[in-house]
Amino acid sequence: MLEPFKSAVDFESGLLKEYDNKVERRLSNLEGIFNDAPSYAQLRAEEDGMVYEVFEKEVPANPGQLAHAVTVIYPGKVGAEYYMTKGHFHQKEPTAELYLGVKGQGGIIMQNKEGKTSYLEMKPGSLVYVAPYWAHRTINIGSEPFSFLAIYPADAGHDYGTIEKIGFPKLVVEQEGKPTIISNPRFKR
Ligand code: M6P
Ligand code: ZN
Repeated sequence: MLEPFKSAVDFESGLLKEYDNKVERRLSNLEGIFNDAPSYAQLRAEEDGMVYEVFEKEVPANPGQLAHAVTVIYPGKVGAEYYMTKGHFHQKEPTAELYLGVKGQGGIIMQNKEGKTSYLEMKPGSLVYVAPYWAHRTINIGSEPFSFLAIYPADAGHDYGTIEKIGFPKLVVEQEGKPTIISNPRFKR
């Protein structure tokens, strides 16, 4: 059985202090995720840059446990599309998730399997309730790193395969210097 423990989110740096694991996602880990394939190939050939990192506390993946992690998405774009996470449904679909904006400017795009989409912007202090059954992807729409805290049932699991297959119905791209939501021409219902 786990004993109570604590860590700390540093609101100055946007980082999780005393994390246990770090997951790195570079451009090469995000093949097929961005819409503009030629821009992706060119950028990746120049340098396999870091797109985001997830700093996790270690918690057993058992019912009743709460996984928690701080994700930092670096500023950048592939073509016009902002740097973003892979995005996922939960394997255990009736599980929700809470996101708290810590530093920087972001957005979260969500979809459910009935074809509904939701886009919400996040800044420090924003609290987003990702409802059960909704896939979620976060995006850095600013010019500094965007970091947020996520808390979710530790046994929820990540279903990446569905997103790899169908994508999200909307893309967040920069148009005239501003984040703009457009339809994803590659979305497969
Ligand atoms: C948040 C949580 C994690 C997730 C991470 C990165 O911290 O939702 O579960 O792993 O974001 O997102 P993804 O797994 O979609 O790359
Ligand atoms: Zn999740």
